[in-house]
Amino acid sequence: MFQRVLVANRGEIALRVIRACRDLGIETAVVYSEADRGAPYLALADRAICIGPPPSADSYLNIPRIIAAAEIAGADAIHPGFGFLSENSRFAHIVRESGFEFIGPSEQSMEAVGNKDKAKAIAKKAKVPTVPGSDGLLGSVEEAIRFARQVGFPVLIKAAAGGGGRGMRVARDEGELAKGFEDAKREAEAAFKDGSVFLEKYLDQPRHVEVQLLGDKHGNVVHLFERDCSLQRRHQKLVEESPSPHLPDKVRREMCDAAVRLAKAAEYYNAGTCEFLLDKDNNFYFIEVNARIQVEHPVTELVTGIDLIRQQIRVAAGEKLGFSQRDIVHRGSAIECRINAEDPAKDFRPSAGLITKWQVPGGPGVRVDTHVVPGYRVPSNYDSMVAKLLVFQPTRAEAIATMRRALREFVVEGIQTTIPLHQQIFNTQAFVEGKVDTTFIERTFLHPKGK
Ligand code: MV4
Repeated sequence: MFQRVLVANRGEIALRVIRACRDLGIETAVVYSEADRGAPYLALADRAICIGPPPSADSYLNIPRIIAAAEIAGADAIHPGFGFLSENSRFAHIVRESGFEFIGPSEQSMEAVGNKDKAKAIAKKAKVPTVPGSDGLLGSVEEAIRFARQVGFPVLIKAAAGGGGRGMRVARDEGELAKGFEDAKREAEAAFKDGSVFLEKYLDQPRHVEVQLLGDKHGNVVHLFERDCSLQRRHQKLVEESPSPHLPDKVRREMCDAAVRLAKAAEYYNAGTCEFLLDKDNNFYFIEVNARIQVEHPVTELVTGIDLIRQQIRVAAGEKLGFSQRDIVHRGSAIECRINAEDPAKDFRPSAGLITKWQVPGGPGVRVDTHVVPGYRVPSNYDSMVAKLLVFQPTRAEAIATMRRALREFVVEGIQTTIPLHQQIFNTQAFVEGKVDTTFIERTFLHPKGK
């Protein structure tokens, strides 16, 4: 097992990794930027190392500085958390070439699944359903039009190197397709230095359901069931839950088995997620793999009882998974609300600054993952998430009641947060009935019909 881990991230996930290491008896060194100097969570690591000024490019995204910190700390492994360098296969490669273990997948599988077009090809080989489309990159507008005629409009142009909805264009007819093709290519070239695009049939109001995977370096892969992440705004998730409401058992089984087949075909190890879109008839289609631990991983920890960060560290150290698929039992209902320092009344404008009052909910069935304490100053340089509020109860109805109670207990002053929006969501009948899809937030709160 590792003796010392370098935590190459900040905030809530840095603290989550520090805690997992402490539980395992592993020492930690955590990096920080000047914007995070003096942050209380840093004191919970054995050591904190400043790696540069506030801009991410000069600190949390700066590979040489992070490698230098690992050397200074005498670490034997690096945990990248999520965001920042977590899905950068070149970083994983450099970490390993520098003599440290990267707590994540192999750089080969990161590269394979990091490209959506390649990931889709692996999915097809593993007999995992994919959205009908071009089955490869588009060479020209003419080719795009040919595929669009085959699958029928509307279609979606996607960037092969894309993520989080960037480089995507919907086209409802040939005119829109010609323009969308060029726009998507240009946007992808600018954002990812890779203008490759492919085409898919556009699914109407899909649900977003993802399967948590865990693999070791000995070829064992298990799934830890699904999370429904349909409640999003502009590709930022707001609420995640497990199980996915109204998902038939047969579909769940097939989707989870498909995710495991895909991971095995990609020789995937460590934690990962297989994302699917679900249409109204519960047909599922693979869309992409997230080759990292995700923000919403605690939802899965609550319903399975498995500590995913601890498992990441163990398999990275070469241990075999200590359980098989049939040992993993899904129990109860877990829901997560992302509490962001944003003002929902002002188009979700970031609301950085001093938190003057901070009272966190507790009691039965409540878990709060946060690095924030009263008097904490939210820096304006990074992601706006300040806490993850989770509930766990035997049934979804009880989980919703506990979430309403917890949201009521949560007091934050000095900054604006997404708490009031969550209170509205949990009082909306369609949500309570589990009638969720990826257009719910926009339809319900942002462009309500008749307004
Ligand atoms: C789609 C889609 C409809 N049809 N693909 C958005 C980001 C990326 N993860 C995939 N995305 C979508 N792909 C086809 N063929 C709709 C979306 C989509 C979406 C997906 C998941 C969660 C929220 C979303 C919001 C808008 C669009």
